[in-house]
Amino acid sequence: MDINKILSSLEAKHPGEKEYLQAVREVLLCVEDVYNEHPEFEKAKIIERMVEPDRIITFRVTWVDDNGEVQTNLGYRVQFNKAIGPYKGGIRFHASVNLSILKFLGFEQTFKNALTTLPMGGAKGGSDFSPRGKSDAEIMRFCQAFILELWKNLGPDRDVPAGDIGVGAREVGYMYGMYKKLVDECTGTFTGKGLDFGGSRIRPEATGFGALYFVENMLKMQNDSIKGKTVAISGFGNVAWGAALKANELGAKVVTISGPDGYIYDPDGVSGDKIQTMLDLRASGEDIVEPYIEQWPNAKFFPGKKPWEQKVDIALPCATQNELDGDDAKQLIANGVKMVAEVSNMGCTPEAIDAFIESKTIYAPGKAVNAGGVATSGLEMSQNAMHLQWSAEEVDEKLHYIMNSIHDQCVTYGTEPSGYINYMKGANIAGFMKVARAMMEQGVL
Ligand code: 2IT
Repeated sequence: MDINKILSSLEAKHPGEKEYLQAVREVLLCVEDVYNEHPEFEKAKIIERMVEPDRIITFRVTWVDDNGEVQTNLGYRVQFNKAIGPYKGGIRFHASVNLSILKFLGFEQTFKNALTTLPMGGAKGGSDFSPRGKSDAEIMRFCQAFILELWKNLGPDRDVPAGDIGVGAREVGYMYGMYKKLVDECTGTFTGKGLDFGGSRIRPEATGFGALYFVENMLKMQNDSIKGKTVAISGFGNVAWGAALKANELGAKVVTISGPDGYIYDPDGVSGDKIQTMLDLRASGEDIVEPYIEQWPNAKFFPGKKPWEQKVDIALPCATQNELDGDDAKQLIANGVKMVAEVSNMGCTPEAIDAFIESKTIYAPGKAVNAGGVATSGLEMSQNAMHLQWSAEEVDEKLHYIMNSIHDQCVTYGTEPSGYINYMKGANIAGFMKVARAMMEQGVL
């Protein structure tokens, strides 16, 4: 395989899609050696087929705001790969959403879902609609208009969306409600639904909980434990919340959270009622963390800054792609960080990852660390198919098992002769091999 040739042809075909090209480059660099050991993959043009989505659906979403004004947004669903199972992946509502971002997310999702051990293909969708400052009625009308276009491409064994940035239980509820009205069937085609109508217990916490189970495994490999460790978290959404909750429960001390306006450093730890403060800040719809210090005056707000300048044992990016860059990585390394686990999708830039790996800092990528979210979505699909609801203990036990298994796969494929575990390589090779085998066995499609 000539990676540079494949990448330059992709660049020519999809100019300017920088996040998508970044995600593809990372995977190809990691799988190059194993790919070359399998001439049958090259003959079947597995890479060329895998890097292009099966299909992209784009549509216009028109809705009426509270002032009676007509608004138009763009809507997308990137159905990336269904070699392993139905298309599965979240929906993102954020002003920054574009095709490059959704293609990178759909591509990543394909390998992540492969790692979960569950039969799910990869997809992602969303809109450039910004929920910031919108009323509940506006959110509902937007969600309904979005589904009015997308519903015909969805189904429990076809494509099952869920939440992502800007899409939580409220938005999933409105979208699923409209979907059900249109198809007149109660096949739980969305995950992340409310508990009273087919949702799974632990799904809201699952991404953060799963990430911490993964981090526990990473520490265990170093004969270490999470007890007493200081943790920097970025973001203050659903994922950051779940991660903070579990980190506290396991005996770590979370010292930061962040928003688009800057970050909070809380020397006493973001714990107890402060975790509820995070949810309240999120629910306010303002997308800022500064008001935290009004309630907890011991904490400090750093406007326009990122939490990576603080000295901590563990860094957990939980906000969005490329939120931790090369300079941030150097700062963390200089401050003696022990471990960096991406909870956001592609949270670290390639320069940051290079810095971690060069300095043998333990780093794990989002597609392994945050897979507990979609894995629990897979468990929600199982419960829906069986028309029953499992207890929290049952779901948590399965989530634990899945995260351990993802960690094992990373160790198997990512341990270098020196003993250093390259989790990025491990996750990419393990995910790639499963998708590649599934594609090979099902013929040229
Ligand atoms: O990035 C992700 O894995 C998600 N946003 C969750 C996707 C899902 O289908 O639960």
